[in-house]
Formats: sequence, structure tokens, C-alpha cells
Amino acid sequence: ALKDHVALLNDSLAAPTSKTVPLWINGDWHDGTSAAPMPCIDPTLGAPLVDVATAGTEEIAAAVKAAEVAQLAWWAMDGQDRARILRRIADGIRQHARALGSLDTLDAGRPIRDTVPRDTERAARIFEFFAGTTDRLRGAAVPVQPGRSNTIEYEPIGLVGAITPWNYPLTNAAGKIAPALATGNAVILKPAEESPLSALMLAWVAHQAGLPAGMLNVLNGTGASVGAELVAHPAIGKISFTGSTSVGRLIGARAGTALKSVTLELGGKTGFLVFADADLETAADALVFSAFNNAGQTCTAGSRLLVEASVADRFLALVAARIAALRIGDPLDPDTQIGPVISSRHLAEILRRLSEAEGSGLTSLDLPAHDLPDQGYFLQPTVYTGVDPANAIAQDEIFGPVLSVTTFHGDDAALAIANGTPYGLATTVWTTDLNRARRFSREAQSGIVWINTAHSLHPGSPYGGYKQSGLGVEMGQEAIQQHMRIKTIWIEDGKWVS
Ligand code: TXE
Repeated sequence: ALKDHVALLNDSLAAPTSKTVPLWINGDWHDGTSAAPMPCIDPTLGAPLVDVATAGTEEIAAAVKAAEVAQLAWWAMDGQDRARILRRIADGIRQHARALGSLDTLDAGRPIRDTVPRDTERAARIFEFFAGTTDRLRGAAVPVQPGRSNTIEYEPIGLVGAITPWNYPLTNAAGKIAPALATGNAVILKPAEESPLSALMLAWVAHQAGLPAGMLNVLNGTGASVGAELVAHPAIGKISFTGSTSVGRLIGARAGTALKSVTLELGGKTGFLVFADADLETAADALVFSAFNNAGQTCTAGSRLLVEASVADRFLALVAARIAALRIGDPLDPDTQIGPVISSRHLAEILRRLSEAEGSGLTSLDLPAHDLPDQGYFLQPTVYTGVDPANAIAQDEIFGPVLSVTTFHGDDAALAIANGTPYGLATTVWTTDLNRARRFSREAQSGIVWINTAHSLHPGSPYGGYKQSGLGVEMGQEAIQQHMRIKTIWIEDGKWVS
């Protein structure tokens, strides 16, 4: 099966002659001769999958030049023509869903039941949502002094540098490309080193759909080289980044120095609050999905369970039964719910966190061991109970199949614990008390609040974090403004008066 999928990749890349997967620049494959290729590792086998060309200074310059030329023509087009192309890209994603999704399963280890069609459909709908905005962009007129007119026009920033992580490669790329294109910008995308493949195919799909050459370029390489060069490049007016808080802070600082705008989508430590009056069965289903789906590698993962003391034992029994029933294994198997974590480095880091937690005296819930594959970066789910909210396991983003459990008495205590981390991406609350739901949605210090649901997403709904979880939002109408510049135009009707 693995061979079939690699063949699929080669087909989709129009069978490059060399074994190295090329770059995508100016509407074509490019070998990337000015920097050495890097290996792409299959986390399921812990073995090399393919070599990927990386961009050096020459390829970055070529992509910037192509993007600058293409962007002018793109913005000069009728918005309805841009919309039509974005809709065709959505159609192309659906047409190539199996190949696109399989690539994320191969290099990121994300289970195929999650990539096709869940991710591919979401990516298509992101393009459709933003297609619906591109012929509706509008300016405004300001009533200034008589005899003068003042209008506000929105213009594209020009070139957007998109830097994505490995946890949701396709949907993260779509979420950065679609709003940038819809607002008339060209994109240079640098995917994560671990998961470079689906973005290349997406660029090819977009080109087949009629996106002009140069409008979307995919440059693989490391964050420290290609990523940092995009952030520093004077021709790139905006950086849209998803990744760790530490790198986000660095990018924010550098972009600040260069005075370019940024959207930063960073880490999180979602509190998952369960009150005694909640539907415990449904809450347990949602928690196990929220904490363990994608092996816990989700910025909004419900990795901190805060449960009302009176129902804690009952709720944990429901959770334990669901964890025991999880199917962990080969992500290409359609029955698999949880695949490997992304890399040997990340696996080692999670294991270090687990031994630190045990060293700090934490006890873990007794769960039956899953039968894990011998190779690859697989982990047993771990649940720590009786966790002090100040413990590192309840404060830091672990990004693995690890859940911390803290019990609480009363709403005030629950709210204080929920808000008591440096992060502020999402808060999840399970209760049937309307007043409590209202209070928690008001007082949660997070960009997203989910009441009696978890991980609800829609391309029309803005997505972004408070505090150390980021800056700005992606998705929704709000993402439009973040990709445009404001120009005010004054016209004097008669004689100029100072
Ligand atoms: O992230 P990095 P990593 C968190 C999660 C995870 C941790 C580390 O806790 O365990 O971050 O993951 C590029 N200039 N999240 O190391 O390094 C890099 O090449 C420009 C949460 O993978 O932030 C990649 O494309 N770019 C997060 C991207 O940044 C740079 C998802 C992310 O890599 C760069 C991923 C630099 N100096 C990790 N250094 C979420 N919000 O969901 C790196 N990059």
C-alpha cells in the first residue's frame, strides 16, 4: 500500500525525472540547485520517504520576482474572474482529494480517515469561502469638509510569506493561501520540514485550475534558512505564520523591526471544563477526540481536563473506556484513529516530558496498553490525575497524546484555573446551565470558546488566540482586512484652502 501511495505522489508531481521532489516556482517544477535536498521521513515507519529539494538564495529570488510580476496582473483582473479561479481550485482539491490527503498521511502520519475527505473538504471549503469575498471587496466614502471628497480604498499588501507547521499541512496551507489570493496578494509558502508534500501538490492543483504562474510558489527548506529569509525579505509585506510560540515571538520581533504585518497562530493549552450538570457521555466522547485526535498534536487540543469534583470519578471511568477503545496504528489503515507523532525528535521530547511529570510525583490513570507497531513514532495515551494546575504538564503545550486532569469545586475556581496559563487559544465548557455558559464565554481569556462542543470550525468563523497564543485571526471576513492595506484618497473640488 505504501508503494501505491508513493507512486501516487510521483504521478501527482508529473513524474519528476530525478528522485528528488522539486520546488514549485512560477508555475513549474524547479530542481532547486542552490541548496542541498533534505530527507522527508515517514513517521509511521521511522524511515526516509523521499528527498525534497530545498530553496537557496537563488530560488527565493526567483520566486519573489515571479510573484511580484504575477501579483500586479492578478490585482488588475476583475474580482469575479479571481473568484472563479478560486472556486476551480476548490473543485481541483476535491478531484485530487485522495492523493492530496494521502500525502499528509504519508509524511505527517495523520490518519487517512481524517485527511480524506475531512481535511480535503475543509481545504476546498476554505477556498470557496474566500472565493465568495473577492468580488465583494469594497472601500468607503468619508464625509469630510464641504468641497472635498475622501475615499478609503483597500489594496493588497503585495506578497505574503506563509510559514506552516506539520500538524495539519493541507488545511493550514489552504487557510493562508486562500485569503491572500482573494485579496489580490501573491503567496510564497514555506511548509514545515517534516511535511513538505501536500503543499506542492496543492500548488500544482491550483495551477491546473487556472491560477496564473507566480501567484503561488512553494519553497521547501528549514525555518532558520528559508523561513527566516522570507521574514527578512523586503519585498514580502506580510508574514502569516502558524507554529510554536517561541518561533512566533521571534518572527513577530523581526517583522516588527522590518515594519511588516504578521498574523501569528501559536500554541495553546485548552482547558476542557466539565460540570456536574453536563451530558457526561457526550462530553467524554468530545474530550477523547479533542485530547487524542492527531496524537494530541493540535493547537486547540483539550489537553487540560478540569472536572467538577462530584463527578470526577464517574467521568474518568467514561474517558478511560473510550481511550481503551481507540485504534492506534498505521495511519493508512482506514480504521486507525491515532497515528504516530511527527518525528523522533518530537517523540523524544514528549517522553522527556512524561518522565519529568513522573519525577514530579504525578500518577497516571491505569489504562490497558494498546498494541503499538514495532517501528515508527507511536505512543500510548497517558492521563495524569490529581494534577496541580501549576504543574508543567498542566501549563506547557506538550503536543502529544497526554491529558492532565484537575478537579475543582465551584465556578470561580474553575474559571481561575481555566485562565491560569500563558496561553489563550480556546476554552471548552460542558454545562447545561445557561447563566454559567454566558459567564464563561464572557470571562474566558481565549480567542475561541466552545460550549457543549469541541473543535467546531468553519471558514467563515475567525480563528485566533489571546495572550501567548497569537496575534490576529485567520478565516472569516476578518482575515480579509488583515491581508490588505488602507489608502485614503482626497480630492479637492474647488480652490485649495489650507
Ligand atoms: O515548531 P516551529 P516545531 C508547537 C508544539 C510543538 C512545538 C515545536 O508545541 O511541539 O511547537 O514544533 C518554521 N523563521 N506547535 O518545532 O519550529 C518551521 O520551519 C521562520 C504548535 O515544528 O515553530 C516550520 O515551517 N520560520 C503549532 C514552522 O516554522 C521558522 C503547530 C513551525 O515550526 C523559524 C506546530 C524561523 N526562525 C507546532 N524557525 C500550532 N499553533 O498548532 C522555524 N520556522
